[in-house]
Amino acid sequence: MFNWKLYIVVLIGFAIILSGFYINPIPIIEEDPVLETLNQPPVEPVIVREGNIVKIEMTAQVTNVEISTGVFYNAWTFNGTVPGPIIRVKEGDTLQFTLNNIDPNMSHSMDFHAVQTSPSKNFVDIMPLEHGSFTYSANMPGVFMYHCGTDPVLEHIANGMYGVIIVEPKDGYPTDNEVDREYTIVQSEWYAEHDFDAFLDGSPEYVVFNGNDFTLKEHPLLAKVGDRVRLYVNNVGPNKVSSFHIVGAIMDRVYIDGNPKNMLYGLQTVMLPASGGAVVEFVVNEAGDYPIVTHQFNDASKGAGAVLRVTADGLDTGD
Ligand SMILES: [Cu+2]
Repeated sequence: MFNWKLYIVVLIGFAIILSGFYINPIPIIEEDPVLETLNQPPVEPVIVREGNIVKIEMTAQVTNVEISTGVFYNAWTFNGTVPGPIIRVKEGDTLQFTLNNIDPNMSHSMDFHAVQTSPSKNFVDIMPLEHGSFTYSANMPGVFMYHCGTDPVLEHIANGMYGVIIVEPKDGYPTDNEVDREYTIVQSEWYAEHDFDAFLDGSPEYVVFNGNDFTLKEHPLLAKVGDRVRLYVNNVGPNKVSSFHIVGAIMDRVYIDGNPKNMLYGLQTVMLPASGGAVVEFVVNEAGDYPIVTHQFNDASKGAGAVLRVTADGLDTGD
């Protein structure tokens, strides 16, 4: 016998299930709009000298930077640039350092390789929208890396939080009087954006000098025939070694890590471990374009190159 009551109950049940599909479509997962759109304009660092005290104020912030022509990376930065500002002080200076963290989403910190201090006391995390102040002595000359040391450090460095602090030796370098030009070159890597597995894998999309793969090729460093050129170089990694080389030149003086006591002669290539630095000097006796590369040519092919243009008058002729 046909059960009308059961038939109606089943019909109503199907109707409820079907209407549920229409009323409740697949939920849309919305990205956090703050994380997606944050692009904070660069904040100028403040660096003020009073005697042998140097007051330094820097800002941790999130800013889009151009890493290759038309390719932007939503970077974690010091002061909105990658690398962050070059800090230059003298051996024996006292650094009064303040870090302002204007990133609303993430703690950041500062680890200066140029100082000797307790990391658990003086390299500590600064919470979002807070600031912290620390005092250090810069007692060792050199070309030092600085970076955010917040865990996981790999993520903070790979996202752009690094730079260089040069501590000039109090008695100078033996070759100071012969140097005609000085430039600073920082090697680093860019991986797939915010992809921690790519950071771990260590196969970058770009390896660059001074933050991108085009500026130092389109706007060569300049020198005059006969000049002694000094480069302050540092490889901030985070993962690669640099085999720093100038095509057509021999580095007649190299100060490893920038310490005048670490003087080497006649190097074709200087090896820079991750975070390692050097002061390198060479003389250019003929006009022409001298490529500057890491001699690890897979990395050079990913962008790590610059041009030193040598002309009779030291000006860029544009051709
Ligand atoms: Cu950080």
